[in-house]
Amino acid sequence: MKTIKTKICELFEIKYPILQGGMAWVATGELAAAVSQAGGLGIIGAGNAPREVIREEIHKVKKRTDNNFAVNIMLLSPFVDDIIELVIEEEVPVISTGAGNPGKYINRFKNNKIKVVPVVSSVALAKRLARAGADAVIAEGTEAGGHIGELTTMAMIPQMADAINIPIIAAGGIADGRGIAAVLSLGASGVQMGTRFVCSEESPAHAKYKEAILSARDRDAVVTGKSTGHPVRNLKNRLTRKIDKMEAQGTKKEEIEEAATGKLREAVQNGNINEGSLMAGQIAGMVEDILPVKEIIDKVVYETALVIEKNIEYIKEQ
Ligand code: TUI
Repeated sequence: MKTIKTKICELFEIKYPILQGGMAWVATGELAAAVSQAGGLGIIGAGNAPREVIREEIHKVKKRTDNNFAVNIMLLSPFVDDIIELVIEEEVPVISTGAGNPGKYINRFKNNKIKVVPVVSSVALAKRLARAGADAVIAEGTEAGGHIGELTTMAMIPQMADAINIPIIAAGGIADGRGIAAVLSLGASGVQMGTRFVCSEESPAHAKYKEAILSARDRDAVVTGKSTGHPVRNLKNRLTRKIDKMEAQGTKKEEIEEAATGKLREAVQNGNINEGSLMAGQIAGMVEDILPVKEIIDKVVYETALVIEKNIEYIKEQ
């Protein structure tokens, strides 16, 4: 059986160097447990949820698997301090962070034997966090869904690999073995996939959300919110057109942010694909089936091994 192994397999004590994005509302205990059980690193997305809601998700994972898992702490959340206390109390083995600089929290995690893996979108922040003691970084390119930076995965990974000595996990624009082989070639030691796992059987996203990704084409995942300083990539729909219009008219930042508030939940839980926020990455156009998590992981691992052996035709024949 063909497989792949990198230094992050040892770091996180996982079988395959594959992480599942800590997507708010989607990355529940069920999804994270399925990914960890299949040999990857499942990540619970704390999003803006309060402590006790996330405690339940952690317990779901612990009940379903003995394998390592992580919690993603979204640094814009009003509950950041509570979630930090929670992950320490629950002895969560790994945390990732998003949407901000976690520098001031790193020592606290390390003192509690928690591995820290910040999501970054620039070399400068990666260098700072490597110096501050991060165990690895997730370098997320602008191809990703949700809140994003400016650099592409393709341009960022090799520049970061030249600048830091801790492992880099690539995210943004990766959904199959070709993408994994590509970023390993660029200097990454693993990948994080989000959109691909939204379209898994274990993902709690509404069936209509999943269908919207399955029907998406290459240019459908567009960016809104550039003018507010919080650019977000979503599938084009009535909401993105409304926000585009507000931005073109110079509407106040607060009003634009208000128009987006609660819209991710509206799409994920209620299946409102017109007025909801359908966060998804640029590879949405490539996701064509809903599969069990284990099949996704086994498939991309096998593809990666074959691509690395230069047997690219295998994938084309599928
Ligand atoms: O965090 C994400 N993706 C997200 S968070 C989210 S919830 C949200 N919704 C609407 C607006 C804002 C947030 C939806 N998707 N990905 C990880 C990520 N982190 N991408 C980029 C960054 C990032 C940005 C700035 C990391 C650090 C950073 O630092 C700024 C600084 O202080 O230096």
